[in-house]
Amino acid sequence: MTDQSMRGFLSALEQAGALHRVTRNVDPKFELGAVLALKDRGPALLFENVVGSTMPVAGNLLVSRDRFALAFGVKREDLDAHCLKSLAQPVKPVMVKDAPVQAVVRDEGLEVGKLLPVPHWFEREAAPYITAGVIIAKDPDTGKRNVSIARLRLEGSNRLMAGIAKNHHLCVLAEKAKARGRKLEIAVAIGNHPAVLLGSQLYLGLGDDEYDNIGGLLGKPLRLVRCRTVDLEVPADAEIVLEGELDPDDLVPEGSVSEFHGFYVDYGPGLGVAIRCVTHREKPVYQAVLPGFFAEHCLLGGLAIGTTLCAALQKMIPAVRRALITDGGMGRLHAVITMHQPRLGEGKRAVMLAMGQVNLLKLVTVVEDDIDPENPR
Ligand SMILES: Cc1cc2nc3c(=O)[nH]c(=O)nc-3n(C[C@H](O)[C@H](O)[C@H](O)COP(=O)(O)O)c2cc1C
Ligand SMILES: [Mn+2]
Repeated sequence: MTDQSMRGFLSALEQAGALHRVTRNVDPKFELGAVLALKDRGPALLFENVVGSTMPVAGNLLVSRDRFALAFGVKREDLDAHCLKSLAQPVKPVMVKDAPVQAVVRDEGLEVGKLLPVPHWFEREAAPYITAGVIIAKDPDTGKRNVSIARLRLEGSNRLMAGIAKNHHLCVLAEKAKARGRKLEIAVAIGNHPAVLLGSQLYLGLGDDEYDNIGGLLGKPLRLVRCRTVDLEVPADAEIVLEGELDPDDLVPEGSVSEFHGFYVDYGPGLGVAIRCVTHREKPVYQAVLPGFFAEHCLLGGLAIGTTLCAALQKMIPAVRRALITDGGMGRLHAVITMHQPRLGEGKRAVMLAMGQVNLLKLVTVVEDDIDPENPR
């Protein structure tokens, strides 16, 4: 197990020979994304010289199940069980006072695009997107916390646009704020330990605090610190935090955006965000997840969906052993469920339950547990 920081994980990757440092100049406009795409499933990449910025960019960190196993200090074959344990045995976070992520505080003349080397990914996208920003918000009705990722597009100066799917908790919180005629305070943590990224992807109930399951993944409490300008708590060991508010009445047209299936989608307008304060570590490292049909984007979702799906199925059908969301199904659409000596009809029940549990699923295959679900052949 590495510590709770992304840089700790980068060191572990380097020791394992799984990190490559790119020293030549790389342009965050199209070039950086192109290199990540060409080297998809290769070593993690640390771009040390990004054109127009002094901040390095890390990418392709979590492109395989081995990388997650390394991050959690478990054997690859124990990864699924470890992830399931994070649901069964959540661990509450702890508050700390001195946080590396607040070493530097900036709250004047903020220009997010000047501060951070945000890549412009694809030519039909209008502007650069922050893709590994873990967004923290609280339910305006209950005060319960939510932790999830949504794309954030640079809109100039301190403004961003958030693209949030209608069924996601963060969208529900934004709608609750709108009903009260209020804005929604948010914090965006960038440069996170794999546990934070994976935990943000778990399919939980509204009101369930993803930080508890992140603690479950870490096997210890996640260290949190209070934000400077909003009533929220963020991972103390993150690289960068943006604090601000999301305005549910500020509709910003989006246009094309690349999705996990590798196509452009136009979802209509997103929501405007104003950033009021940026805090970061000394010498912060920016994290970017290449969005689209690429290993990291697919696996982050796929591993989390498989975990929640397996837990839900096992409650109903004890014969279920594993639920794997496949690469071919883009980490979203196809599941393989393995079962040990299922009773008559239980295979069909597993399919129906899986379809009901995960709205994205389109194809479910059920096999006996002497079949390796990770082997497509
Ligand atoms: C790299 C990456 C990018 C993502 N981008 C978005 C996005 O732009 N919009 C969105 O609604 N969800 C996005 N997601 C998926 C959500 O973070 C995920 O479904 C999460 O579980 C939603 O949590 P919530 O319901 O608690 O808000 C992304 C996931 C990953 C791994
Ligand atoms: Mn949630």
